[in-house]
Amino acid sequence: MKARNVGTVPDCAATLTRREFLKTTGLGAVALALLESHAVLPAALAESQKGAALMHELPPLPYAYDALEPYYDEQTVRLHHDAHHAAYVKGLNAAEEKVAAMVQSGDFTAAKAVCGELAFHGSGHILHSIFWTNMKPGGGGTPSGALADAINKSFRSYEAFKGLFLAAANGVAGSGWAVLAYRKEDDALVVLQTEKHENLTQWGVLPILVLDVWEHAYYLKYQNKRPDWTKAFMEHLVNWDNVAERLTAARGKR
Ligand code: MN3
Repeated sequence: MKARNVGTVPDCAATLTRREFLKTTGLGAVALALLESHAVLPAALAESQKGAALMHELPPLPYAYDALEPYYDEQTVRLHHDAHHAAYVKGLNAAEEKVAAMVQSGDFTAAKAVCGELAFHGSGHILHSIFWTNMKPGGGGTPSGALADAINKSFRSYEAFKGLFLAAANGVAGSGWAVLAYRKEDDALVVLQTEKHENLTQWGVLPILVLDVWEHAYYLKYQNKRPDWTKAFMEHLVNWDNVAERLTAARGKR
C-alpha cells in the first residue's frame, strides 16, 4: 500500500480508510480482524484495496541509526524515529479514521478534538519526515548556489541567518522547532519558532529546514544543554543539498 506523500498537509476532508473500504465493499469481519491484528494481508485482499484510502507510513531513515555519531547518538536516533515519529504517524492515521467515521455517521461532536489531533500529529509527522532528510553524515558547512543567494537576500548573510535560526531554536518555550520556510508570495525565506508541532506558523509557507528541540530530540546526549545540540546540528549535521532541493521544489510550486 502506498503511503501518502509527506508534505501534503492533512486536512479535514473525508477520506475512505481501509476499515471503511472493507466495510463498504463487504469484505467483512475476517478482513477487519486481520487489519486489527496487523496481520499480513493476503495478496488478493491487498490487491482489492487498490484505490482505497492511503494510510500514512513511517518513512525509513535515509542512513543507519549510528550514522550521525558522534553529534547525534544512535540511541536517541533510534528512539526518536522508531518510537516518537512512529507515534505521530499512528496518531495521524487514527485522527483521519475518526474524520471518516464522523463524515459517515454525520455526528460531528468530536470535530474540535479530532481537528486538533490532525494538526498535532499531522504536523509532527511532516516535520519529522523533513528533519531526517535535513541531516546527513558529514553534514554542516555552509549552503551554496541559489540557496545561499536566497539566504543572503532574506537575512543579509549566512552568519546572520545562523544566528537568528539558533536563537529561535534555543528560545522555544518548552517543546518545539526552529523552522526555515519558503514563502512564495514574495519569494522570501522566513525563520519561524514553532511550539509543539503546529503553533506559531504562517499559513502557506513550505518548511525547508527544521530543527527539533523537543527534549526527546536531544536529552539523552545533551541533557539540559540545548544550545550544544542546536550548534552541533548546524555545524555538523545539516544536509544543505537537501535544503537546496527543497527550496527548488518549493519555488516550482508557484
Ligand atoms: Mn521529535
